[in-house]
Amino acid sequence: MAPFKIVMVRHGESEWNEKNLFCGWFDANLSEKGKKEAESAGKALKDSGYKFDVAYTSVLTRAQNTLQAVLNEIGQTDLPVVKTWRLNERHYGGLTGLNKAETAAKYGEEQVAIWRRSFDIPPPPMEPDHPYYDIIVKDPRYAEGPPQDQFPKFESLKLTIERTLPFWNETIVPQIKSGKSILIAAHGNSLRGIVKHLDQLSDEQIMKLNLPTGIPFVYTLDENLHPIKSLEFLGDPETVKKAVEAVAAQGKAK
Ligand code: DG2
Repeated sequence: MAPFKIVMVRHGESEWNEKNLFCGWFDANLSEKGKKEAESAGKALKDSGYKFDVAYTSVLTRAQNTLQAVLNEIGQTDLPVVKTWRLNERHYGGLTGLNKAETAAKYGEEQVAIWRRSFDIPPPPMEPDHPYYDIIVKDPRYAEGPPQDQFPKFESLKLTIERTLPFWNETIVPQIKSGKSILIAAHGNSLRGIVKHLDQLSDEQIMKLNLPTGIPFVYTLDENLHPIKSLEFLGDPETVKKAVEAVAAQGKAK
């Protein structure tokens, strides 16, 4: 049945991406631009003739609404959708809600680059007196997991991968291997984790990867799920390049 194709998309711009705030597990909505990006992602998939058997997304609204906009465009609003916290954005800990450029001005761009892109150095923890602690920890959507005693206070990319990969291996991989056509709508860092795994990128290589909002990308995989083609964006290369650069630049002091 190989080669297999799997499509992934980072959600459209969120209201917190627009304000350049560290978002993580805060449940920001899509911005107006993000809603349009999600529709464009659906149009790009429609134009390329994609149809899916199942979709996976996080428990966060920005990813779910992006998925729904895509499914509207491709005429598959009845597609089975599986939602899991394991595809959530990385938990940005104590940085949640802070402005990325202001944080760079205060702590230096180098420190912000470490917090955003280092593989295993986590951000500072989200303590119980953090303004968004209760709203996240007590959110009923987490009744299904993670267990309260393992509820993250922060996540590095390494920790994010450690909770995303079991879902990838146990749930998504068997579906790919059975020939199902799969779409994942998730987040910058949960998807960077999957990309690192598929392309076997080193801890240094993954630091340089930034994923744009709302532009689907395709992996073509052989029977062992090794990439034949990696990270093929369904978008004009210049637009993709600019969008990627814009994400990288979010950590610069203004
Ligand atoms: C962004 C990623 O997550 O931020 O949490 O601020 O994909 O859910 O918008 P997303 C956030 P960076 O790691 O790119 O700073």
